[in-house]
Amino acid sequence: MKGVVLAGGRGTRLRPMTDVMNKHVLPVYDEPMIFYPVRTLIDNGISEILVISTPEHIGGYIQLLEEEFDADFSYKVQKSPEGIAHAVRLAEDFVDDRFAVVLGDNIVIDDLSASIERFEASDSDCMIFLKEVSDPSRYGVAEVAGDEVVDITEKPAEPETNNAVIGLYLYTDEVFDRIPDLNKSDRGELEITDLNESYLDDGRLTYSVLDGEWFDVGTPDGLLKASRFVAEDA
Ligand code: TTP
Repeated sequence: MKGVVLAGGRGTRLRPMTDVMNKHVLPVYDEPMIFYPVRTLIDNGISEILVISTPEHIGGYIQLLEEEFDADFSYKVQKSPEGIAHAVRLAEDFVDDRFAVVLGDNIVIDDLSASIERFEASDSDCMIFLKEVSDPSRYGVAEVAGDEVVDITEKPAEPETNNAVIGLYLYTDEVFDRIPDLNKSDRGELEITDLNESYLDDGRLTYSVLDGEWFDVGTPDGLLKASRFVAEDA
């Protein structure tokens, strides 16, 4: 299985740092943020990795990652931040079959091998990962019944569940037939939630519950929490 790390975007919630640098070089304790999603893939046996970032910042990632990791990296530019699903589409030439997508600002520390095996053996076209959180209204949340996801709601005011949909997704290459059918949201982006909902509507979505650690480090609070965790764990 190949992997894709998305490291574009605007990073508005981490301004003013992101006015002059890309979010994914900001430190989580003593390492740049992007090392974590890359490590999530490598630690789970995925060593062919496509990194997608902005025209201004992609060069820095080549330097950083080639020096740090012994993996087979490819790079692609997303010319403008038109959404996570828009960025996934840029992986079309890189992907051959099933692949993983991890958001560059998500830290996932877990053994994913059982979930990956389950996805590879299944006839589902998309697997999302859920993590129980105390503040679900900040995230997309999924309602499940047995083995099935029955609903996904983006940032619900009154969440039905505590299951946040985290920034890690497994797809088949069929995803490239779906993305062109998405419409841009009110904020002008092709939304990953709309993409995943299309699988839900078609009965092609499966899920896995994350046992390990998860941090969304796209905000100052998330960054601080993750940095503390890493520092204490070191
Ligand atoms: P978001 O946190 O949804 O967006 P953002 O990074 O622009 O930040 P903010 O909301 O604070 O303005 O993005 C989640 C991840 O997806 C992040 O690691 C960057 C990546 N991403 C892309 O690669 N391309 C995109 O067009 C967008 C919107 C995000």
